[in-house]
Amino acid sequence: MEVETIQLTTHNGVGWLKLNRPEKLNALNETLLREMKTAIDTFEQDDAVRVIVLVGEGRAFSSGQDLTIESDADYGEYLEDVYHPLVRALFSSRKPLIAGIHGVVAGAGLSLALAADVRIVAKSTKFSSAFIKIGLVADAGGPYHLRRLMRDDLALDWLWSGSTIDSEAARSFGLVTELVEDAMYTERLTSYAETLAAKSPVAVQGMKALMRAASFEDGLNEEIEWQRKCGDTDVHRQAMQAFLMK
Ligand code: LHQ
Repeated sequence: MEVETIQLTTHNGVGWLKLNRPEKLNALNETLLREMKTAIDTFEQDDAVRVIVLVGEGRAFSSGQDLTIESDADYGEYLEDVYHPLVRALFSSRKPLIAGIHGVVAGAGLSLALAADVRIVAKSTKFSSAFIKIGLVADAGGPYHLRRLMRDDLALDWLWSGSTIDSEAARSFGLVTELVEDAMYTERLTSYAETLAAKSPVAVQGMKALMRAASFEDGLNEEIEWQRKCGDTDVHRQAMQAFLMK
């Protein structure tokens, strides 16, 4: 796939999607958002990719929407046409989605990071809710994910303030899966992703699907199917055999 604003690589079962506009702190323009959507679809279809990682090139994950967008644009239409296809693709991805976050993450960049299943975060990262500072609501699915991850009152308080918080505060909010010393960040992110990619893809994807079950009864029904599929994998059979041979 020809790309201009992102970089795509696949290694050891991990599909890396790197936002690549470092001179603008990976501000999200239309090209980048559309390229990301196509890349997620491509990774989703590619059996060599078992885990997807989103990261940013340069000194930030992302500074959010590129603010050189025309200010008289219809933002509603822009969201519907450009952001929502991507946000839906992230949300409905069957594969584990990891956000590797460093530097700064702001606005809609934060929303994309919150759509991931887990967030591995470098200690010096700053989280900026940004939107209110320019008189906008949080968008790109951000409010949905904040509500899923943290207390409503704290989320609103943060969004209303527009403040920038450090990684410890973000962790206390529930937005950080693992906080890593800056010097260890890339190594840890890689080992986290590659370790997950080496596990049974059926069990890994099943676990994610079951965490999304709409109700208790749906969960029970879905686990029947998933455990049946898992029970029929070589990885499971070999592990059982190894246990019994001990
Ligand atoms: C940027 C950006 C940027 C363009 C840094 N755009 N160039 C909104 C509208 C419409 C529809 C959809 O949804 C949205 C939702 C949103 O995302 S709203 C929130 C948008 N983001 C922001 O308001 C954050 C704006 N950026 C900043 O506040 C700062 O750049 C931060 C705090 C992220 C980093 O500050 P510094 O470390 O001091 O870096 P810097 O400001 O010097 O930025 C470096 C360069 O990147 C600079 O360009 P230049 O050519 O002067 O070197 C900035 O202009 C550019 N840049 N963010 N969002």
